[in-house]
Amino acid sequence: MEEVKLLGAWPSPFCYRIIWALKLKGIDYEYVEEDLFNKSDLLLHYNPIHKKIPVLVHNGKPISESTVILEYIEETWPHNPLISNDDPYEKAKARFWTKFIDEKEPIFFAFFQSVGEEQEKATKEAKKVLKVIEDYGVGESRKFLGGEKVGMADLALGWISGWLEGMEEALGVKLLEPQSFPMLMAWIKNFRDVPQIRDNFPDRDQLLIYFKGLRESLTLYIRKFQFSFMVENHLQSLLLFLNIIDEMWPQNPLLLPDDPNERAIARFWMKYVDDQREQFLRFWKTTGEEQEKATRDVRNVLRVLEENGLGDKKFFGVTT
Ligand SMILES: N[C@@H](CCC(=O)N[C@@H](CS)C(=O)NCC(=O)O)C(=O)O
Repeated sequence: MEEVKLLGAWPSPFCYRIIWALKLKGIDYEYVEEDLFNKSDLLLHYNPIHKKIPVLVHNGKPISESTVILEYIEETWPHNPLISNDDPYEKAKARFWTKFIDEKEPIFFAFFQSVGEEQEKATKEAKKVLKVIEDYGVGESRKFLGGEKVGMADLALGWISGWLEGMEEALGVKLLEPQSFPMLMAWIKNFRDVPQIRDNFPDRDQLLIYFKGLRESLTLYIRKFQFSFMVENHLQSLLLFLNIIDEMWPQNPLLLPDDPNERAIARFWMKYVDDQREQFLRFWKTTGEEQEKATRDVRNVLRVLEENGLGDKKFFGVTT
């Protein structure tokens, strides 16, 4: 009997990505609600690096990072595919959009967290991102990002179908104007009509209360902190290319191991290194106090790589 456990927290859109994927595949699982202000030993044990939900535990093995978990689910239970066919190019496109959406989320957090000029800037940036998805992602001929069926990239984007509205209402600022984003509006309707999505969606009023409360507590700190964010002009990344190379030329898989759990671990570390680029750039670009801080952050990253990533192993891509 398989054991599938999901550590989550109800308002988390990252967590819903996993819930939807499991529901679409019809996988039974046990859901464990985490209190993120008082994290359980289980969460700290299973995700010692980020200490974040969601974490999927499959037969005792933990997998973290929602996009890595989605790939794991797809490989472990290939029926009702989330990446719709065997065409490496279609797969690459699905991964491209999943990554694009994932990378742009900080912009929407900045939108939610900032005030005044910062917020105006964040609103513009967030609209630009939505416009890219409107123009290039959800075309007229496609019901979903992945084609006719809801797929991995759609699950990644799912948060705009409810959470974004909660943020907008809590702030009193609208991003998704129907006249400017007709395709995205149609996409939201299509997405919400999928039974597994519709039946597993947080309550609208609860979300609104949650975002209003969050905004109130944030405003206490808002003036103290500067929230900065960066929009990357180039859309390609090393991780995406590595995945494509492995998909196109599967012989002698140089990058990803065969075992789904080991693949998830390898993808986790690839993503971790990719995500930390910013820290190294700061270390390189800054001076004085800022550089001291960047130095500490970089040391922490190196320590995580040393202790959690390598340990006694020779390379990151192997288990022993
Ligand atoms: N990149 C992560 C993000 C997960 C994430 O940010 N989770 C939040 C909840 S929405 C969390 O656990 N926060 C706890 C914390 O930051 O301490 C993913 O895709 O899984």
